[in-house]
Amino acid sequence: MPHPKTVEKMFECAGPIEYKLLPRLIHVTEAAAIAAAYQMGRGDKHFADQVAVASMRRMLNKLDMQGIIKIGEGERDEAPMLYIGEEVGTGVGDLEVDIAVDPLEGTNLCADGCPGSVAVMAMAERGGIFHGPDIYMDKIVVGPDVVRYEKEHPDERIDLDAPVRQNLEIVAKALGRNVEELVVVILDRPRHAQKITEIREAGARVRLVTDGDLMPGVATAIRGSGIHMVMGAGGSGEAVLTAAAIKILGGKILARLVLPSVANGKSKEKIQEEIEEKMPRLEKMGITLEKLNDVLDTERLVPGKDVIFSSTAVTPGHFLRETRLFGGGDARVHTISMGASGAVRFTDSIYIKDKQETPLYL
Ligand code: VTB
Ligand code: MG
Ligand code: MG
Repeated sequence: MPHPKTVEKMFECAGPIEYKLLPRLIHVTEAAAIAAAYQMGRGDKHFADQVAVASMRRMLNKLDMQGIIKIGEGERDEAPMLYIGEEVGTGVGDLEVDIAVDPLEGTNLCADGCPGSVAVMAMAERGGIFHGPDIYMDKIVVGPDVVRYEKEHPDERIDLDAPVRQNLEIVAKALGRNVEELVVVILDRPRHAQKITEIREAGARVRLVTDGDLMPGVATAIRGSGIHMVMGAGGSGEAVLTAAAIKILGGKILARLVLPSVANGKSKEKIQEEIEEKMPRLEKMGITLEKLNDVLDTERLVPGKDVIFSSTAVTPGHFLRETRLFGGGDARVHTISMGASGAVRFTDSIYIKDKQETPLYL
């Protein structure tokens, strides 16, 4: 028998961050997406990013919380706003919040007017989001069916170091499919050439994306999205944001920090340069060269309990409609937002000032 008070129960079990900030978080990603949408297709990815960052920051600073950016636009010296460690919010109230942001994920996609760019953000209680550097993470992302399958078959688990074929076979079994019926999303980069070949040789189908492997990661936890797995090395911030959504949706991510120079096969000198440049900062975060190789699972990336996530599409998404601009600043935006209670919302928000000028339509 379904519980007749499902919504009431969920309302009760939402933590203070979900209860107080999730409705606001939707506005934060919506505002950033609208700002970016005005720059869509103009060919200037830096400016598109800049307006999204500024808008997201203004919105965040209106929220009653003591927020800290845990993973964001980069280090303080290179990112003037929403850098790792920046404090945001009014400081009013007792909500201490860790934040992961990517105000415009897929800047190239937005600048080129191509599908896949979003404004995205996650929050959790203090200590609830991985505090890490802005480098790469190699990763595997799968949905809740795989987690259930692993529980039923404890010796068959997704493993970041296992052969690609082995992981694909587990995902296929978990989904009741053949490997040939799987779709794996991976960034189209020379660093993934070997992996792409291995996925294809195992028989699975590959969907290459020029940018933006965050939302495909979320899509692995949504049946009907047509995406079953995400693999490959991308931004560490993007991986943490994926982890926040995937944790709420019951899926799983395995990740490992990797220096871009290593992932992209640069020369020994270049690698050494990057080690010298970045390791002191990483060590301050408790990440030594050996620890760099640790496998980070969903819990390590997002240990928080009161986790919330919101993502608004700028250009058409894998399962979201693009931001549409009407006359005079009016806009319509499509967002997926969710909280640890299990409340997931797809919101189609319409902001119109002059109802006679811009009547509502379905
Ligand atoms: C990754 C990916 C992102 O940038 O961070 C990628 O997760 C960075 O990789 O979705 P490169 O340095 O090879 O471009 C995105 O594609 C866009 O932020
Ligand atoms: Mg960004
Ligand atoms: Mg990004």
